[in-house]
Amino acid sequence: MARLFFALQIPEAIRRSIVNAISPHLPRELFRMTPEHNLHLTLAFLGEIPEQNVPAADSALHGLSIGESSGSLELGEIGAFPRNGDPRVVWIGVTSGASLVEDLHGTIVSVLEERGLPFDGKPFKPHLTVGRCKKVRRSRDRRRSTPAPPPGEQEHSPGSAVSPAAAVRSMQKSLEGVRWTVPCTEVTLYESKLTPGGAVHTIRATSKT
Ligand code: 2AM
Repeated sequence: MARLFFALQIPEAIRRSIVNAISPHLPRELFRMTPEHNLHLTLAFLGEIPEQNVPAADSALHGLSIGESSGSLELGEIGAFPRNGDPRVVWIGVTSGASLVEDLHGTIVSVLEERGLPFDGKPFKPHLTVGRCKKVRRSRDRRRSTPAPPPGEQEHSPGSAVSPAAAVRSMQKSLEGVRWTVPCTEVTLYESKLTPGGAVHTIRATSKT
């Protein structure tokens, strides 16, 4: 099986700039930062597919005709999933050019459907994941004596002075108005390997739009 997804690559200099901007604001006791080499903007997630279908995914990439969706995007504005409640994923949004990636997503989905390749059909929300909230284990004693916190103010690591929700709000404020321009001129097919140290994404092939 191979775990595959289509994404926009983020140029190295932009990835470095994003990491430099985000890093001071993402408390490590609360969040795992996305490693710099893994930063990308997902266009369609195929998930685990049998090896015999991998050539069809490669050929879907090369069958894309997406010249109209070429241009550049502006990334910015910190957000979190879920939008209300305890944040699990922290991301940078698309502040300009979202229609380009939405069109690209639509084109890729059509090609995948034509070729009978399954993909994650959840509504597409363009974003670039920069961090994930660490799971916090409550001790049994605390669980018994402490009432559940309100949504968005979940319990946090004992070593942290802030909750994940408060950390996200603070990041939103600190990085307000910060923008990154990225080219939207090619689509990349990534393979993702899940390792004990986290996911490692490698480039399988890239297609010019
Ligand atoms: P995320 O970073 O926002 O979680 C590889 O896992 C990439 O595919 C990630 O960018 C991930 O998005 C994205 N993706 C989209 N749908 C997914 C799914 N159902 N399971 C895992 N990853 C998914």
